[in-house]
Amino acid sequence: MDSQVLTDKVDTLRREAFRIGFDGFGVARPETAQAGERFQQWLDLDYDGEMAYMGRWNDKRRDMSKVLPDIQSVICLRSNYFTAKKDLGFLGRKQTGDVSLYALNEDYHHVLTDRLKELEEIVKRELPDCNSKIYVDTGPILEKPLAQNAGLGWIGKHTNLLTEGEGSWYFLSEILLDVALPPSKPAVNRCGTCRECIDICPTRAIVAPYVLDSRRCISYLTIELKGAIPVEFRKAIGNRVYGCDDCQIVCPWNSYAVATKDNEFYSPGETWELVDLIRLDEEQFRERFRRSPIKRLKRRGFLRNVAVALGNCGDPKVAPYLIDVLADEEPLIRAHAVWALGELLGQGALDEIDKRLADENDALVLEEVRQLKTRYSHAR
Ligand code: B12
Ligand code: SF4
Repeated sequence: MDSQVLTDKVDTLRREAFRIGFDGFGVARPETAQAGERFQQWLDLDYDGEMAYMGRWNDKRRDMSKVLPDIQSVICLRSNYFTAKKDLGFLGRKQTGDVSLYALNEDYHHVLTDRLKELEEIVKRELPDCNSKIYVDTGPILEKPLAQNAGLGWIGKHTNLLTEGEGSWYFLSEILLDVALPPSKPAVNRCGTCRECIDICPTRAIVAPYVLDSRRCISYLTIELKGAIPVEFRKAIGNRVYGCDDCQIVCPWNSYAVATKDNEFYSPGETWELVDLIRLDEEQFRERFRRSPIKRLKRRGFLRNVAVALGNCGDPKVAPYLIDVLADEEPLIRAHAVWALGELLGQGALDEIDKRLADENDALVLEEVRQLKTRYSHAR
């Protein structure tokens, strides 16, 4: 096809993408060599923590023809999930859990996969015989550098993609193609001398501009990490029970964000009282988070986070809820409840813990008890 025809095809696909519900569209060449180098350095520094899947597909991230043979273009798409103005006021509402803006309603993987499939059908109609692949988040590709090259925004110092006029509250997704479409103009970085995101991070996870150590990031600690949360970060987590938005909240460019029209991402008005969340049984958890990304965390991971948040709420009156949790069948939850009780009751927690956990034999829980006792130099 000649270049004018391809340019017209891109215009058609852009129009269709907006009709389907995407709010940003661009085309990138599948070149990720420089980003791939940085990615390798990031892995070498162990900044991926326990996300084993990051290293497993390393070769694909660096060479996209291993994902789609003879790949020529990547259609990059943006989907705004900005539903409500958010400030750091949530930190003062200590009895209420904070959930990242992106996770307040439908799981975006489902919502966007349906839209991508619809757009992919149109791509196949416009470009017969082409081969394609769709991705949203879970694929072995470097979504942010690709989107930057497609002109959708620049990678900020907090490492998220952001855009003048829209900020950073949006998801990325892609259609990979073996047809050479005319590429868009890459976005220009406008962070300048600002470093608000670096300075606000409660756990100092942005270890240098544009470099995030996942092992310190509250998003990783509360979503990706499957086991115990390292003690050194528990206080800093505060009342964040799923992900963290702080680096985006303080970004000056997010003051220009415009609310999304996507109903799927609006909160159905749920309350996030910690004392309610800590009492969710398996069935209630499954029912409440049936369509939410929180489901992926499973009850054990979510209640682990809620226990930490209760430990940080500063009100000893919530202790009975944590004492009840010492009888939970999940050791990860019991272990974090031990820590939380120590935070709320100090040495006073020990008698109750001794009584309730007299028959405890799980190593993780016993280690939490040992640490608490060491802290208060109290012999069993
Ligand atoms: C692994 C992962 C995480 C990890 C690691 C985050 C990270 N920064 O990489 C954790 C669990 C911590 C995480 C957290 C979040 N994530 Co996440 N995550 C991913 C995932 C699956 C891979 C990202 C990746 O490849 N990281 C590897 C490292 C090497 O990449 P990097 O930090 O981006 O580093 C690049 C640049 O910083 C740059 N760089 C490095 N040095 C330098 C120096 C200079 C001078 C320059 C200019 C550039 C530069 O080069 C590096 C390589 O490209 C992507 C989906 C995907 N497939 O891409 C979603 C994704 C990045 N996540 C997303 C979201 C929404 C989040 C959260 C906001 C969720 C939340 N509220 O809790 C937080 C944000 C935390 C943060 N500040 O990054 C969105 C981001 C959308 C956007 N607007 O950018 C994505 C794209 C998912 C999606 N499809 O929408 N995430
Ligand atoms: S807070 Fe400042 S440094 Fe961080 S991403 Fe936004 S503009 Fe860039």
